[in-house]
Amino acid sequence: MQPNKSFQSSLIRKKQAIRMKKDTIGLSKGLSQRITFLEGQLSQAPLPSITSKRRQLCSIEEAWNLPISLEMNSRQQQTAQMLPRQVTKQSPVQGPPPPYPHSQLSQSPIPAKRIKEDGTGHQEVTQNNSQTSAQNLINISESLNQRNFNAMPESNKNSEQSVVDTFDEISNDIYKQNETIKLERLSHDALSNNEDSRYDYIGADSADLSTTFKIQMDSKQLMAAVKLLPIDEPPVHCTVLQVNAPPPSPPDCPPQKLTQDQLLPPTPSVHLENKKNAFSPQLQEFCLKHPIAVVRGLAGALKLDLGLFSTKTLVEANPDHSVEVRTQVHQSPDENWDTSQGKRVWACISHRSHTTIAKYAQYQASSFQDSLKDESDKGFPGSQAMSDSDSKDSVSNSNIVLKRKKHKINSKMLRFGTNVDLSDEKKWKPQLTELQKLPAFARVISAANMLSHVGHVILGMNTVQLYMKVPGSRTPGHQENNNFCSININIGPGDCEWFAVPDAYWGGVHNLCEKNNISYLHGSWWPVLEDLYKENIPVYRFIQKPGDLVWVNAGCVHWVQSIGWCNNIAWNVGPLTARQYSLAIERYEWNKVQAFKSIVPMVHLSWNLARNIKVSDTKLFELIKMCLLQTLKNVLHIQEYVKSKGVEIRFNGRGKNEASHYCGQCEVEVFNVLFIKEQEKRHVVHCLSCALKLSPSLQGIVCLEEYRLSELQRVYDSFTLHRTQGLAYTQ
Ligand SMILES: O=C(O)CCC(=O)C(=O)O
Ligand SMILES: [Fe+2]
Ligand SMILES: [Zn+2]
Repeated sequence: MQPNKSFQSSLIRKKQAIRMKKDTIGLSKGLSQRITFLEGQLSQAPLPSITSKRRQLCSIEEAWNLPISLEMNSRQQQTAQMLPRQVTKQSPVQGPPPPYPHSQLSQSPIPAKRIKEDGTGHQEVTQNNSQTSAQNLINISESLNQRNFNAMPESNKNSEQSVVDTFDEISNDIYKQNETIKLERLSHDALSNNEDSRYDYIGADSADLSTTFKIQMDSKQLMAAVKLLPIDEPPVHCTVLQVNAPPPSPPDCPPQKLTQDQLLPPTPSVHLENKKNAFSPQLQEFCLKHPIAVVRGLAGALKLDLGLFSTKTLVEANPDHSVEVRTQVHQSPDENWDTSQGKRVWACISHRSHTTIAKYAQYQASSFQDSLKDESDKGFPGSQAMSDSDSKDSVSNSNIVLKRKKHKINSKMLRFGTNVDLSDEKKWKPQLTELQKLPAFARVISAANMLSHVGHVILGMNTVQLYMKVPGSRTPGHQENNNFCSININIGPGDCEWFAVPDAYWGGVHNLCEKNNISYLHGSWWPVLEDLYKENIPVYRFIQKPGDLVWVNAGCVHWVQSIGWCNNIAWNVGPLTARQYSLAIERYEWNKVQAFKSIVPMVHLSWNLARNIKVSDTKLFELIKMCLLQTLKNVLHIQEYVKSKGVEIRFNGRGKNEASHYCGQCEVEVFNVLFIKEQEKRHVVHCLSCALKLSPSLQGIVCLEEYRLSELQRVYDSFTLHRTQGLAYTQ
């Protein structure tokens, strides 16, 4: 357990707190059983086969507007029945968010980290969303038709074509360059018959060798090139960024000096009049091109029944459902004081406990009544309704500290009900069904949402979370897990106030946290606005009224407080854009540097994306292909190394919708080659690096393989840039 687990950590971990019940294992029960079985009988055991047929895929543009198939999530079934399919097109606009300079995709370093887990276990995720399957893709493809393309504005067709042209030029250039590289000595034909050839190059400059890895290689060339890599040292460092990319680091803020007005930019907002507005492609484009946007009147335009998320309805539906509570000092609206020091600070202290929806409802209601009676100076309003506090403080001894402070300065305390998990489709059916009225880009589940391709639940990210608030409830500053986008709807009746900094400035916010001795990722902080302005960091500030949707774009730093009594619902989405993918991958790498767990298993996700979608955006294609290249290279290299140690690799396969695996030691995602060690009667997944620390010879470690090499090769080779002329796809 981390003694000083912060609110932010828990907030983002939220999602995990419940889903990672399992302990430190990282292995599902099913997998443990299979390992036991394998250990005893492997030699005779028939191996499961994962043969899959080639499938017909739809393009991203098509996918945007389609519900995910039935296999993917049963909820989607209802969507498909209820909603007409919209003919829209993904916005190609992903440029700099005006008016601030925005680092270009390829240059923008960084993401930040993510929470360290409480030392408790590893993913054991309820797998409601099923992994996409060949059949569901066929469903999607079958539901497409040429009318989609015909309905597209001429300008869109043209821009699509220009992307293809550009790729032609680029790829020709790359192939020309390849001719000058040392590919001759790596050619498959030259090497595949010569097992010993690897040794010819062991002494070669590894930087030279690494330049030979290009996304234009096919899997055979890749395998041949891997055989040239040295295996005297274990291949423990794998990046999914560019070959030889340096580890990411927080970026400098854009240098352009901002005026007073630019430091307080107007928030991009749009008012929806009707359903047609809500489903227009322009709305999605608008959201995608700004760091943050508020979509006003969304609930009204779509006739969403927000009453389904009112405290009254929630209590009637599931009174005993768990609510995490954060006890916080009530602060004046935009300030954060350490009253004991008499100054404004960044640290945002809170004490964590748990209660139920019914009890929080009682507190929320009595807090409201208290305010009517103007009894606001009584300390903990309604606190008698909130009894079952636990001892998991966000800051060591914060409970005591808070009590002492309260006594000394008579601070008012409040309780914020956070991270209420609404993932259970049986418990929350009417609520989840209602959200299917949203346009595809904002839906919890959609074929065009990367998080729907993870294939398993990530609580609070690809499922809905609820927040229950009294005035002053604060969600401290953060970026979303792996820089995914976030959707938040205020249910009301009160308002919320939002603060946000464009993602290009996150390095500046990071540095200010460090300056204030608070960890950007682990810590819990509420920025002092003057400090931001002094550093030339702009801040959006706006009110979210009931029925307003807030779109938080990838990487946008934000913090939120309630002004009145209200509930909010929120989840994450991942638009299939190069910008989203790039920011997610960069954060994934930064998380590794910071030894932070990436809640989104980006490698597992990337292989699923390659299986499930056709990509026509050159940049996105190259980024995903690079991830496949780097991970396939790493898998092959690890396998060569393991075999050289005389360790057998056993094929284990994967259970349907099995969650991705994380190292039980260092929490890095472990893809395809799992090193299993029995620890305290549990089978714990390790990465190669941690396995070697436990056992340098790998003795006592079982090495399991999740996918056949032929399957990975097939996926890698079939993942090509999709040319969209006429959206011609075969049935
Ligand atoms: O409503 C809240 O307080 C949580 C806001 C937030 O961080 C989000 O929706 O991403
Ligand atoms: Fe957030
Ligand atoms: Zn590890």
